[in-house]
Amino acid sequence: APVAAVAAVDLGATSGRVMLALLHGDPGRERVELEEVARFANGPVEVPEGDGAALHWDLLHLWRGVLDGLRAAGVAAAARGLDLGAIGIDSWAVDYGLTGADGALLGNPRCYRDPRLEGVAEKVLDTLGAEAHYRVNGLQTQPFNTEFQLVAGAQDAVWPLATSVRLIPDLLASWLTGRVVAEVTNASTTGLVDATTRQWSPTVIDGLVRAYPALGDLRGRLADLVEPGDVVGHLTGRVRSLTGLGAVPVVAVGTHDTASAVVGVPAADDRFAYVSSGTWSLVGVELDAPVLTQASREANVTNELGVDGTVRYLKNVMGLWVLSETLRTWRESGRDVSLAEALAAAETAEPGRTVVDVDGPQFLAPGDMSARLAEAARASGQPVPDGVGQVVRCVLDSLAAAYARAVDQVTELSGRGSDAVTAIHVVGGGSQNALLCRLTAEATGLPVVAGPTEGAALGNAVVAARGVGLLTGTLTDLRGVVRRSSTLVTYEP
Ligand code: LRH
Repeated sequence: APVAAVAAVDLGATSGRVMLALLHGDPGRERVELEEVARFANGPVEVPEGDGAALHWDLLHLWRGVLDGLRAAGVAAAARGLDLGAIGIDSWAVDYGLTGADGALLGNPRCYRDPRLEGVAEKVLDTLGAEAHYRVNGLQTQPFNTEFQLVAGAQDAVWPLATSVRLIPDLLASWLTGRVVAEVTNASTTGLVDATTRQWSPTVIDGLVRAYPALGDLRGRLADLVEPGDVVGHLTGRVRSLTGLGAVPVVAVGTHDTASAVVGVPAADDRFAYVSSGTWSLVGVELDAPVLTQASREANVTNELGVDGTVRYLKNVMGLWVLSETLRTWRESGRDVSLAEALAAAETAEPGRTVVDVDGPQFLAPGDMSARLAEAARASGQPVPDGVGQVVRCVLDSLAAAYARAVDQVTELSGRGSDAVTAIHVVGGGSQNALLCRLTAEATGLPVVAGPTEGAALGNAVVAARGVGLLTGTLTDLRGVVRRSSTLVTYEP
């Protein structure tokens, strides 16, 4: 029988879920059993704005999903005679809500795929100096890094009214507990954190405000940083009555979903690369210190901060988004192809017929992916994929090729030597995609260990549990718990 329970809230760009994590076993032999108690859809919502359209997140829908899920987690724990020992929340990175002096939310958060971000990053980096900037924050250039969103948003009518900028998990945690913090793994995706000191960077923040005075007192709008494992606070009285729970502590986990997913890598030693495979594929290694060289910047490798003082040295690969958008646009045009059908067709399609750069900026915005793939094929003088099998195969072959490139780049740029990586761990929903795992093993020449599927939720749960003393030990010990909790499949190259 389980000896303790925690709730892990994991919000992705296409769905959110609340997991009850039941802790089993004697000290040193613990394992976690996950039970999904709630799942709800998520996705950007297009809203008319000026002559165009803006993409927003439906935050209240997510909030309702979190409250209902926490209530369900409490009920499921009680059925085992347990109280929830902790709550952890993680979500996709970079996006934020603004609140005003009275604490009220000022509008729906923007989605990182919002079209107004086009061209902003380049302007900002030209002004600040891309090289010096990277030497401090070590962050990849993506159009949606929080700092660029803030520069664009400083023109909005609500900005002068905003007194607090909160990334999504911090915002939800503040509503649950009444306490506002900024958890550092997610904060490291804002661009405003010094990757070496793990503190807000006065150099970056002051430089931005000098260049864009409309940002005003930006530092004053950011909460103090906390590390994963710190207790944010306890459920407020109102939330207790909304959820039927007691004064459960909310623990700052790796609130960036990718940080939690990397904790959820079931590796026994440090000789691994990982692919956190969901909407995005985050491909990288774990390091003790950031790599801030010019070569690293030019390769657009990021130094995002991890749990227990680690650095997630990785590349963003466009990921299964390209496939899910392909299926969505087909569905909307009356051609309903299930994921299983799509993968079966890709399985028998000609291998390597068309391999495109799926990281091209044209794949970022929602829309007709098969048209964009055709365009990329034509532009690179390759055959245009035709039919479900060829289109899906093109996506998967292209993803596997991008993974192999990224693994090579991060290993080389981290200076760890060519034998530093002996296996690739694929965690997240994409670990169930057997064809993609096999293609990845072939493209990298390395064994691929697939699983757990719920890597982020597991990584979230073990850090939350350790934060309140239900587990102890190092990151390697936590990964042992993950390993004992997972069914893994190995694909040999
Ligand atoms: C994956 C993820 C990724 C970020 C992106 C915005 O869900 O958090 O690590 O780059 O979303």
